[in-house]
Amino acid sequence: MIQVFGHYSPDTDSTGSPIIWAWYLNEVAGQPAEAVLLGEPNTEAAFVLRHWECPKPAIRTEFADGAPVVIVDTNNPAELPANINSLDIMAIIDHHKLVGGLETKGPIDITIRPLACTATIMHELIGDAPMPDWVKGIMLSCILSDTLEFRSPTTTPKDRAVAEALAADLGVDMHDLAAQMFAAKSDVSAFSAAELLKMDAKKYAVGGKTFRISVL
Ligand SMILES: [Mn+2]
Repeated sequence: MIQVFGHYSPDTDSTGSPIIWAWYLNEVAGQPAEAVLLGEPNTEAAFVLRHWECPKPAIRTEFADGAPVVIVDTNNPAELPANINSLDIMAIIDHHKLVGGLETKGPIDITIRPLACTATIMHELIGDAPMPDWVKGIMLSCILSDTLEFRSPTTTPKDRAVAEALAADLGVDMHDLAAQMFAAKSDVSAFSAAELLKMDAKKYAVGGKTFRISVL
């Protein structure tokens, strides 16, 4: 069983892309695979799973040496399990700069493209294989998240075109979906009052992005 995962502190792309790729490996490539998360998904990613009625993948942080894995949405060993180079890395699919430090047992498939989102790359890799609506929905959510609804300067015409095609296909209002996702992201109700007070006027990192939260 191939385990597919993204980075620690999973945001929407690092939650959704392992799910998309595990679906692809299982249903199209015929390779048994399981999406796993290296931690609790952030509040936006949790919303996306509920919205598309997708079960939350198992959370796992320990992996046996030699376990076959596919890494998505990062190529940075600092964002991955400590024994990552003892695992059998079979493929990497990512849209971040090449950091270096990963070592593989043999020649592998590496796809790093200068797009705004891992899910956009997966859309290209999957090609014409028919995807169920929930996979399309998760893909769309990943793109809206990583592009900040196309406001991020990392957004490419390809990301936008894929998102627009998926939204049209699903009959989804992208702006409405993005608004619900971003509302979920800023939902601090998961934190206790004491935790919020500690965060007061401090930088707080969520899903790799840094926020400044102040509590009145
Ligand atoms: Mn990403």
